[in-house]
Amino acid sequence: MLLLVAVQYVRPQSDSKPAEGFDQIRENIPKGKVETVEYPSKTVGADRKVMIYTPPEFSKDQKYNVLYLLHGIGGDETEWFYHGKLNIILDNLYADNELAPMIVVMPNGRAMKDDSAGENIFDKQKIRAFSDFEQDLLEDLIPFVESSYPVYSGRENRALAGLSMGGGQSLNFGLDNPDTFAWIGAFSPAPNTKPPEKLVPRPGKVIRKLKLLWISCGSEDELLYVSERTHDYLGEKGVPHTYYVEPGQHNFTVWKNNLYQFSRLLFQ
Ligand code: FER
Repeated sequence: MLLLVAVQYVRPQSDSKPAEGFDQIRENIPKGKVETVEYPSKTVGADRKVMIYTPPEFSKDQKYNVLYLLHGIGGDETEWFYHGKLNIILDNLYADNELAPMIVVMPNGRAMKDDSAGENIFDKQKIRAFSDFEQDLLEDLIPFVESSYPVYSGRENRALAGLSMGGGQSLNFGLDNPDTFAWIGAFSPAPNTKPPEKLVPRPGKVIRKLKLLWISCGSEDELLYVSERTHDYLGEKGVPHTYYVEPGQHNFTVWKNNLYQFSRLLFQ
């Protein structure tokens, strides 16, 4: 007779704190580079800006994993750089030997010609462009990155993560495309996140494929319910994931720590 054993899939780690000075520039360590480049998008019918972080001592003779990292409802391709201190946090982690070699690709997550946040960030067309971005990402951006940078192109070498609207996009697109992304991270995912039954209609299709499914949120965030309902459903369906709730609100104090914690797990 087959004996079913209850498995503890969820690993809450709500007590982890970032190291002192994790988001402060450290002198005398090798630094990565951040550049803005443009890629041709057939989806939008325009060249689109994307920020790309290449790690310290980046070399074309080596191959890298790729993290696609998405912004929130009021942001654009510069948000993780200006507000998230992405390059500082990752430079410091590289100096401490805590990261696998990866480049970080930070696109504009609104797939439309005028992709600025605009005056009304909740404008229907702008919100719609966040979901249209799935096609731009899969058909335009990823092929551009993989033909322009020395990167691995297997599913286990691609991660998709983001904050708030970008967290919703990461869950929606990542779980819809398990053959493309093996690593998924959602930081304070917004209400654009599909309802759980639509997000993971066939749990068996993702259970064995995911290397990491990470959902995190501040305990005081009004959008915590989105993370909670997703976490509850994944738990019921036995989908392995990490659920990380820390004291905090809907802001970069939480998201910088999320990046710090999540990035160390990638491609390991
Ligand atoms: C909403 C509340 C917040 C929503 C989106 C957000 C689409 C996004 C917040 C962010 O990205 O910071 O009702 O609906």
